[in-house]
Amino acid sequence: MAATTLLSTVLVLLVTGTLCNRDPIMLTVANGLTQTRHTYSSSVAYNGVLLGAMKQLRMEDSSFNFTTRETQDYGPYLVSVNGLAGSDEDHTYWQLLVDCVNGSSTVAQVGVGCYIPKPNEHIILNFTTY
Ligand code: B12
Repeated sequence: MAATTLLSTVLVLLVTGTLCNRDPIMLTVANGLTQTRHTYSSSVAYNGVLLGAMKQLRMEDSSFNFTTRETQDYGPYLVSVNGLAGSDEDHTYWQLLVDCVNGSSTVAQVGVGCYIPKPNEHIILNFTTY
């Protein structure tokens, strides 16, 4: 009887532990115009989107914040990070990059509301011009 109770307790802990697990990711906020950067650690839910990892980081670290603007076709557009906003007038924006193992980076083909980071992936929010 005691063994059964112990076994079910262990099973419950294992299942809830697995279900609640978040995967670690790294998030760098870079300013390609001034060459400054700061790297944060965050986490993403299983198959969760980057926006979730950014919201998680914002909850855990008050030095990180961002704003988005909802669009009809592509979901949230990343407008500002840590108080710095892109501007149509200056032709600046926050570019979403994914760091590759060989030191190069690729431009994500979807926005923050659709991109699904892989565990331990390094994402770069890069302020730049277009
Ligand atoms: C021009 C353009 C841009 C310009 C927009 C600025 C400007 N004032 O022109 C810039 C260079 C800033 C840009 C950025 C990005 N873009 Co763009 N962009 C386009 C493009 C070539 C044309 C859009 C357009 O002018 N439509 C015509 C106007 C009249 O319609 P509109 O609805 O007003 O257009 C606005 C939106 O499209 C918005 N916008 C542009 N890109 C994106 C991306 C996302 C995720 C969102 C939410 C909104 C958005 O800006 C436009 C101007 O205000 C489209 C491809 C296409 N041929 O449609 C890709 C496209 C919309 N972009 C795309 C992507 C992925 C991005 C980026 C995420 C790239 C990156 N990795 O950084 C970033 C956005 C990052 C962020 N901050 O959230 C994808 C979206 C796919 C998806 N399902 O998410 C598209 C479809 C290209 C593709 N890869 O297939 N983009």
